Amino acid sequence: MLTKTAMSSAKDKNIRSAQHNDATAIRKVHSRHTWKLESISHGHGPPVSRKAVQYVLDEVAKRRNEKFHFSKQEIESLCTIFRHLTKNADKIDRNRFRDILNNTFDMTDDILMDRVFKAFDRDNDGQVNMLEWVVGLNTYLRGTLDEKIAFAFNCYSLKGEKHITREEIFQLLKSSVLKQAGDEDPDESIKELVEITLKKMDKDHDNRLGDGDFTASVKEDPLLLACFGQVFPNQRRKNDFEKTLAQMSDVVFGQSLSPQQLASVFDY
Ligand SMILES: [Ca+2]
Ligand SMILES: [Ca+2]
Repeated sequence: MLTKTAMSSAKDKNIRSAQHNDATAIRKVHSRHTWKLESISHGHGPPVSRKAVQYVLDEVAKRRNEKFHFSKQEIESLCTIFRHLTKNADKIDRNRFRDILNNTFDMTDDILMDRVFKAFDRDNDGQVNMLEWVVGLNTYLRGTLDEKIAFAFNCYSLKGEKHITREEIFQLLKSSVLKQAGDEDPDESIKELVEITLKKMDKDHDNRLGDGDFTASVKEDPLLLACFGQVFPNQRRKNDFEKTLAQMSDVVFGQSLSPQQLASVFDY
């Protein structure tokens, strides 16, 4: 089935789970990168400037057209994570962002990682700043179905236009199918897949997918949200990230983790 083919590009990786029950700490974390949170204690935070965080909180509060799914504390924690990831710089560049998508969220497709970067980089300056990080993760991690549909459509429309063209469908499917098939010349079968896709999803029969086609199709079959490859974190990585976020709030009661503690989670 089309969706399976595309989705399985984010293939299973057998990851070990480790569980620690420590009186002073808490942790249950899993990952090929061996995330370690067991040593969390009350620490002095890394230097996330109060002013920078307040700016993000103020901007979020101003955006009344967007629904925010993070609490104030969680936004502060996301800012702390951002500062850690950028080593106290103000912005994340494209390459660093791709590393994060790959290592933290298990994304692998170069084309789609670039599109996700572009979706985060709202002011289109080639960098993701702290506000863009929080606003982007709001949909990427916790978006409603409608928000995720809009995000995915924007990523799949490779030129950022209002339609996903036949050529773009071909390119996207080729990129995700190649990874698993290893066929010598899969173009013919991909062309067939393009036709199947259009037949299924092109509701208004204009030979391309508009957002109306895409939305209606995903609402019929939610798996189609990932029909052209992974544009959201896989479930396990999402859970890991959410756990870290919860722990940052629960354990330190509003204070940030120490740089060493964050390094044990996010450095690879
Ligand atoms: Ca930007
Ligand atoms: Ca159409």
